[in-house]
Amino acid sequence: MSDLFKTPVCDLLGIEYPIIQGGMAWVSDAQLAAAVSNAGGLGIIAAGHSEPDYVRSEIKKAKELTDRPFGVNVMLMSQYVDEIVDLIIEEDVPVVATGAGNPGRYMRRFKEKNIKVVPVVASVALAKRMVREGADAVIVEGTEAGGHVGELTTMALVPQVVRAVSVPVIAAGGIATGEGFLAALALGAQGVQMGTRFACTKECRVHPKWKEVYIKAGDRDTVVTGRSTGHPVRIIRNKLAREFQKLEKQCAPVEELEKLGEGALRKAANDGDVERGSVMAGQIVGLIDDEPTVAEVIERILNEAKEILNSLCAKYGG
Ligand code: TUI
Repeated sequence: MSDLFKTPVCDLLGIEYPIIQGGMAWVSDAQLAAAVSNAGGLGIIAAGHSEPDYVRSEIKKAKELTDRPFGVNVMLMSQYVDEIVDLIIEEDVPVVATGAGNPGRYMRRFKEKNIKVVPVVASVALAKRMVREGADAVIVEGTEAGGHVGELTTMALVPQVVRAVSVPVIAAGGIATGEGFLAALALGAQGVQMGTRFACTKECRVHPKWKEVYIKAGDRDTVVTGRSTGHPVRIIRNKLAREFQKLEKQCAPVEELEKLGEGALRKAANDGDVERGSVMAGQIVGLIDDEPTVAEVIERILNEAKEILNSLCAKYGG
């Protein structure tokens, strides 16, 4: 494949194509991350709420499955966050992404080890702060994304962050195809992060029923629950989502809502209970209609983007 879309962030992260796989709790394991890295992107293992021993063993597996760089996503709401940061440093993981919070207090230790730090941000203010504290790049995630989300759309947020910071911006939220990839570059991003697309690939070991839901879902099949608890999460509209919405409408106590959400992601991703579990998915799930290999996803995106670029140039260029 050509290096038409090679951007400086590729050199920063040691990858061929500026395509990063989202760190999805209960979904992004060593097998998926290694497949993405082997295909020329950056694979990411999700620490999520997992225990440190599991994360360490996935890091070791990834090192066996690929000799290319990969990352670990640290979910900052995890009760194990301190131990996970320690083991990432011990294991010399090349790239750290963070989500659902501010990783400022760990930044110095990562930087001392020359670990590249790429926080996921959902606002200009946090992006600026992360860059001040030493972030090597930022993943700017719009509310179209699956899982824990902010308020702003990718379309509105990415160019605002691009103008506000001096480090490479990676766009996330609503991207699964060549159209989205090229649009992200047009907005000033140097690359993309995709979760939903990579969750529905052959190498991803999420429960087959999860993938079935993705393939069937249409444009209006996701909802954001938990805005009232301060933990907004985009999931597929199912029995759990409806129950959540009902309780939120009744202004149910936060504890009751949190109890409903407890273990729900595992229930869906691991056990395949896609009605009572939390099937996190981005809005772009409506475009997912097959289960290709990771390499096919990357190849498709680059080919589509090239074709669109050529046709735009033919139509409007010169
Ligand atoms: O982190 C994500 N997405 C996630 S994490 C996750 S695990 C989970 N499991 C059960 C319940 C809830 C979560 C599932 N999906 N994306 C990155 C992301 N981070 N998007 C938005 C943010 C964000 C939001 C607010 C980052 C920082 C922030 O505020 C921090 C501050 O201090 O201002």
